[in-house]
Amino acid sequence: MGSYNGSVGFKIQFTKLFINGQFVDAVSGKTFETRDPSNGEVIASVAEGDKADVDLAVKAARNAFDNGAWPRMSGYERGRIMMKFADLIEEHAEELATIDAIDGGKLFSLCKAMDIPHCVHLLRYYAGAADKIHGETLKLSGEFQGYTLKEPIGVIGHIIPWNFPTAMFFLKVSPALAAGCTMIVKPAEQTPLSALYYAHLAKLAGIPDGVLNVVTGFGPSAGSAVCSHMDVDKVSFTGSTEVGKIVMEAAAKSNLKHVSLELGGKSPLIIFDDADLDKAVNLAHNAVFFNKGEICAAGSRVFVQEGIFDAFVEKSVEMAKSRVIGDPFNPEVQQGPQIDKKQFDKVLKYIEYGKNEGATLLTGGKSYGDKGYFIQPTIFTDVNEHMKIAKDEIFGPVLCLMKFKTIEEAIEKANATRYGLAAGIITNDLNIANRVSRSVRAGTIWINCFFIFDPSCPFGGFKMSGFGKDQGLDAMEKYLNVKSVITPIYSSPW
Ligand code: TXE
Repeated sequence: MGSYNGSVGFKIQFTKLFINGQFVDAVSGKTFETRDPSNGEVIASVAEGDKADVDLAVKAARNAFDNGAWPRMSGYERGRIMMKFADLIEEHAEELATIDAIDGGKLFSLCKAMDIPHCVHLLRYYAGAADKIHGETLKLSGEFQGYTLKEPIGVIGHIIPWNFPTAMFFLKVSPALAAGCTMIVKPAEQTPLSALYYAHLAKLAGIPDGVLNVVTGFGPSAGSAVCSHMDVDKVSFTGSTEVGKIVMEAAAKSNLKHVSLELGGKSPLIIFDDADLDKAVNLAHNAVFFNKGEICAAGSRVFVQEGIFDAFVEKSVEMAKSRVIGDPFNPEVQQGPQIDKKQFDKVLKYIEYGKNEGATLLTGGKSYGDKGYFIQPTIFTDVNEHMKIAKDEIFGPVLCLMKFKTIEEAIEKANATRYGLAAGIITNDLNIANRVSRSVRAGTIWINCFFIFDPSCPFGGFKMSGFGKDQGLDAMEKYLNVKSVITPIYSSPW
């Protein structure tokens, strides 16, 4: 049991690893501290799993897959249990949002109104899909017929980041559960707490022991052990591009396990002269400052057409200056702290790069307050595509505003990135919207909106933003193998 007694007087209940349906200490007995980024205080000590614990979790998941009920029961039954799981989460929404707000610096009210309902929706969407998994019937050449079976891949390792601890957990776990897989989740070391709570609710819902295991711990030890394990059949990873490469390498060097990667981004938002200025400024503001900029799809490169550029800049700066920063539990607050010291330092370092490389800092550029990891909403202009602030994923509240003249120039600049996760277009001209959406190389294009996520709509990148989709039926396919079965139509030739 943890002992956090912060301003909300909330008690952390689950701090141990969840293996084979039980909360257990790490084999080594080690723990690590998870901290509240609003003030740097320790929230709880959490079991530090490493290779030995991953081995135990994989053994449990392997046994649940090879001998257990979950992959063998009907999709309908799996769906019913997943529905129960979703109901339990809804019942505990307040506590769960509190955990992510303390552990991840996320705005409590937004987490309760958006993240938790989204995860409930994800579970229900895939619960409904679990009994609709089917193959094809085939007439082969010669006197043979065939059919395909879609079978769960097996034991999955989900490695998830800290920016959306709840959404990331269910983006991975829901389709894998529906497919009939068993799994180990390795949450980020910065935000281990809600995953353990979800493990508890999964058990209450009736998910059999061994199907869903949670091993908290660090990337290079616990995460790496998952990626190298010979008995893990697939790794589904969300995190940095750098670690994505390590994950693939480990998969290749061990058992050639399947890999899907949802990595970083540097998404363009292209705003044309005909846009409604106030709406466009508001959309661009939220596209980069939402969740303190800690979102892979953030619209961190905003290209504005020359006719409205100056007015856009002025209004954007005004809006950024009025953004309310502070305590994630205060309903007036729009922006909480960055997740930890490492990310805080990274963002401030990029702000320095921007200044040194000749970009003009229009507002922000500094930390905020005297405790915690808060950073002022920051806007640069006079940014060119060669600057580090325009090329690298900063993952913080930093907006780069750039001017363009023609549609061709906008497309070229939008595509001048190694990433391809998402893009936005703001225009009332359908021809422009159609042309740009087909020309920008990114996995999701938002037209006159941004950050619209739905369980039915596949999300995942192109280029160095990775491959393999989360959400939609495409995501469930990631957890299924196709098997071909062939028989003679009349009598066997043998
Ligand atoms: O990510 P890591 P970090 C980007 C963002 C951010 C940067 C660094 O730009 O500033 O990454 O963040 C686990 N083998 N994104 O350092 O290290 C780790 O424990 C196996 C974008 O936190 O990639 C955690 O669970 N696993 C992103 C997860 O990988 C390893 C969200 C992500 O951590 C591992 C987060 C290893 N060797 C950061 N090393 C997005 N796409 O949304 C670490 N991990």
